[in-house]
Amino acid sequence: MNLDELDEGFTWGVATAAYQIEGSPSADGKGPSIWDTFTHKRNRLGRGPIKDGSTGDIATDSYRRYPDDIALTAAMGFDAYRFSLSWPRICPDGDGRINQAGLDHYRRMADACLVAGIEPWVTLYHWDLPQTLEDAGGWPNRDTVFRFADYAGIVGAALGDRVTNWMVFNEALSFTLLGHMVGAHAPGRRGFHNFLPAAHHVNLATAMGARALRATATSPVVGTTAYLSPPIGSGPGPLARQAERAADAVLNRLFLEPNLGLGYPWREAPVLRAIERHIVAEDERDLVIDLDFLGVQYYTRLRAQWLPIPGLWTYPRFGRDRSLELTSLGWEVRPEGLGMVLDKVHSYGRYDRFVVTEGGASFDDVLVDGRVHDARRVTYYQSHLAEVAKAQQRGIPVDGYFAWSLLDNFEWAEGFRPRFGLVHVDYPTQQRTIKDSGYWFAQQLGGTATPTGPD
Ligand code: IFM
Repeated sequence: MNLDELDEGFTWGVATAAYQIEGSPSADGKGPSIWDTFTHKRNRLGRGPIKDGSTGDIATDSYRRYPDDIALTAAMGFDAYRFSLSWPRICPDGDGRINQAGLDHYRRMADACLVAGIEPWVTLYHWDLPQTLEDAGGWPNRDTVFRFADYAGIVGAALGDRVTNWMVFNEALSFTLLGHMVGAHAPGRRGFHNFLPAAHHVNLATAMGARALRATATSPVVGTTAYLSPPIGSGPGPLARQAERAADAVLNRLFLEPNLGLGYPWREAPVLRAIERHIVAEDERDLVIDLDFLGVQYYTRLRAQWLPIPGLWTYPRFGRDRSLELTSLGWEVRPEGLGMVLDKVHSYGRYDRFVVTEGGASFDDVLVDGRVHDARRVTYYQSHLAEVAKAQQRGIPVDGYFAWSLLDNFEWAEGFRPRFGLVHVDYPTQQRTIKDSGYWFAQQLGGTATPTGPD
């Protein structure tokens, strides 16, 4: 697959997130986020919630090394860099008190991108809620929606003269489900009584954050991103189909349809009906937002496991079909799923454009003599980009792809073991080395990076 098979004007980017790369958790007036708190938790046996016991205190030190990261992005030939803002760097207490040093940092980053010929694509929220807001009830507390809209207005006003492309949330599903239902991510809450109000408030904050950006930034193009996965039921029977529909409602529809004015998909997943008690009269109007694009994030297809629990019916989990290629996280490589999710979101007939704002794979990369031969990652990108090209041929307006990730980084509850980067990071020295996948992009996109070590 050659990248010139995709339509002209396609955006080629790499993506990162603040907590996964920045480090410097209290530099220049930053307040603590829920991930700072969560990663430092220890139980009586001294164990914490992260598999390798790590934290993001240093990560890839990108708060200080962002010029290197931008230079690598340019050398690989990309024309866009998607990064997220740390809310507690800008509003240390989550309220209207602004930390100018935090804002200045992101202004410098955006400017450095523009000087390098790279378009900054900015995500407002990639999971690092200010701890003070969590202490006041977090996303299950309705007030957080209004704090978020204030924050969106602050960054729109401060960065909106140099940033055009915005994403309100990164994967609302992931941080509400893993952080508020399952407890595996920050803030470590569990249960429907946390998950359902958090989900509704994040949907409301999507619309209100987008409106705040439009009211303050110069000429913003505003989208949000969604983790999407066409679920596979186990077996041919009607129960498997019911489990699939329930999984589809929770995984894919819950964070799209309320913003499209279609309400919550509780008929297929009756447990969602309990969201009603968190909806106030004006929400039906306030939830609806016409976004400029939808960011599609696709990694793998999930299995919908039938559960004989009334109102729930399904439990999504990662498949482990050994006849398929598995990543180092055990995720099945299933490129066809990307075409399926693009078909699905296009079928709403409501979005003007789609951008694949994340896609990628973790493998057990090894650095030998200055080279990382990650041929499997090249194949992964080729197969997924071929699906994007086919989607374009079917008339789906998908006009960008962001590789996850620019760099190896902190993979949340999994710690540092999974490596998703196009650039290898040696964590003790912070030495960055472009992998073969990065050189492949450079060759395709006309970047200047060329391998120096042995082939
Ligand atoms: O690392 C994450 C990212 O933060 C959100 N999307 C999925 C990636 C891989 O798990």
